[in-house]
Amino acid sequence: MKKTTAFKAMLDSGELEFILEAHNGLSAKIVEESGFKGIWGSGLSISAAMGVRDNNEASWTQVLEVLEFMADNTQVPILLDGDTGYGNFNNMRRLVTKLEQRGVAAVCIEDKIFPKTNSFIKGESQPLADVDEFCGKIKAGKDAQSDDDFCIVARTESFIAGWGLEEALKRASAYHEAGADAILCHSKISKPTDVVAFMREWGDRCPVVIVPTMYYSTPTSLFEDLGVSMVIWANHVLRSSIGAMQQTAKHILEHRSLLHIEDRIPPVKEIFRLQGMAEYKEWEKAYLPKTNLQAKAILLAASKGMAFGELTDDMPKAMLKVEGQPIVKRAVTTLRETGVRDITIVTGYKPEAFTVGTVKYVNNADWKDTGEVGSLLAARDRLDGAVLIGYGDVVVRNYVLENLLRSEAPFTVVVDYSMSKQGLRKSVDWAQVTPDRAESAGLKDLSYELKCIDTSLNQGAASGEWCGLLWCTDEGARILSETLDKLEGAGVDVAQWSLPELINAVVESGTAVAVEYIHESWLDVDDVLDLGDLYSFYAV
Ligand code: SPV
Ligand code: MG
Repeated sequence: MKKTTAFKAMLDSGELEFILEAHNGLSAKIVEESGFKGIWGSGLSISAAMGVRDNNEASWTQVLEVLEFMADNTQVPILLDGDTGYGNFNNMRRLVTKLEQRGVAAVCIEDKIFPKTNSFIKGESQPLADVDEFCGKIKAGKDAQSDDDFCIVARTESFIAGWGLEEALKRASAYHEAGADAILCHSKISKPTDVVAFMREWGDRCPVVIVPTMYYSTPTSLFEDLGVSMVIWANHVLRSSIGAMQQTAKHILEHRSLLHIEDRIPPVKEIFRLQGMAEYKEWEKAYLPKTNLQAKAILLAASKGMAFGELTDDMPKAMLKVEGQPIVKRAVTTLRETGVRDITIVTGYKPEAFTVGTVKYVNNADWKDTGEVGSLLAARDRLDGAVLIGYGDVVVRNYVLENLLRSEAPFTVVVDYSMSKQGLRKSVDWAQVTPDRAESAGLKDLSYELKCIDTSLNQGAASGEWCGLLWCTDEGARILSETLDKLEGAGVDVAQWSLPELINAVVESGTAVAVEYIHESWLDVDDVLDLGDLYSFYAV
C-alpha cells in the first residue's frame, strides 16, 4: 500500500490510531520497528535535534532533507509537522509537491504566522492567521497534490492563543470546507477540557487529531470515547534520548572509564543493525571486487625444526631470523599486504618465543605427539568462515596469495610446476593434478584439480610440488569442519595426520580441490641451507 493511502486509511479507520514522534532517519526506524503504524515528523523535535529553536530557524529545505532520510528509512507513513507551511499559499504549494516527491504521506499546517513559535511558549500572545488566508493555503496545498491520497491536516491554535471553543469551531469548519482531510485541535492545558469541549460540538464532521502532551494523564479510553481519530505522541522519543545522552555523558565524565557504561547501552552492533549493514554486506558480494579483508589465516608453527640443530634450542624454527626478521613474520607481512588481517599462529614448541605483533596465538600443547592436523585442531574454532591454512615456515610472493584468495572453489591449493625442487635433500609434497600442467601447456582457462599429494611419488609422476597452502572459502571451511567431525566420529586419530593427508581425505570424499599453479615464487625453510635461500628470496 502507498504511504499516502496508508495514512489516509488511518485517519478514516473509525478507530483511535497512534503515531509517534521521530526526528531523523534513525529515530524514524526505531519508531517503525517498535510497531507504530505512522510517524510524526515533529517540528519541535527536528529543530531540537538540529540544535536550534522551534522558531523556523532551520529552513524548510533543511527540514525537508531530514524528512527525506526518515522516509527513505521507513515503510510507514510520515505526517510532517509543516508549521505554518513556511510562508503563504505559494510556499505551501511547493512544500506539498516536494513532500510528495520525497515520500512523505501527509502534512499538518497550523494557523499561526511565519515565523512560528512553539505552542507551549507564550501561546496566548501568539497571533493567529487570518482565516481566509489560511483557507487559501489549504486549498493551494490540496490543488498542488498529485496523489489523491496525500493528506493535509489543518491545525487550529485557537485554544493555544486563548480564543477558546467558538473560534476553534469556526476555524475548524472553515478549514474543513477548504478541503482539509482532518483537523488537529491543539491544547496546552493539563486537563483534556479543550479537546472534550471541541469533540462534543464537532462530532464526526471529519477526522480529528490531538496531541495530548500537556494532558498526558488523561486515560486514552476517553479519547476513544470522544471519537478522536488519531493521537500524536509528539516528542517522547527525543525526550527519552536526551535523558539517555545526559546520563551517559555524565557517567563517562565522572568515571573516566567505559567499564560500567558498556553493558547499559546498546552495543555498536545494534547501530550497524539499525543502519542495515546486513543488506549492505549482501550487495557488497555482488558488486565489489573481492577483497580478503574478511579472510582469516591459520599458520601452523608448532614444530621445533630438528634439522636446525642447536639453532632451535631456544626458539622454534618459525622464529629463526634472516636479516633480522623471523620467518613467520615474513609470512605474516605477506598476508597483511594481501589484505588478510585476522591471523592465528598455532604454536607448540616454545610458544613464548613468538613475538610477531598483532596476531592471535593458540597453542598445541601436544605438539610433540601430534601431526599438523593436531595443530589445526587447536585452531578449530577459526574454521568458521573463509580461511587460509599455511605453515609458519613457508613464504610466498604476494601475487601467489592474491590469486589464491580470489579463487571461488571451496578448496584451492597452490602447486609449483617448476620442478626446481631440491628433492634430493628433503622429502617433497608432490602433487598430482588433472589435467597435468605439462599436458595442457598452452591451453588457457583450464581449471585444474588435485588428485592427491604424496611424498612417495617421484618427480616424473608428479605435476608439481604442493607449496603448503590451502585456501578454503566459507563453503570449504564448512566442509573441512564436517570432514574433521566425521573422521573423529569414526574414531580416526586425525590429530596424527599431516595436512596433505587431510587434503587427500577431502579429495577422496568427493569434494574437488582446485589447483592454482605457480612457477617458483615460494620457499619453505626446513634447514640451514634454506635460510640462505630465504636471504636471496627477499634480496632480489
Ligand atoms: C511539534 O511536535 O512540533 C508540535 C506539537 O507541533 S507541539 O510541540 O505540541 O506544538
Ligand atoms: Mg510543531
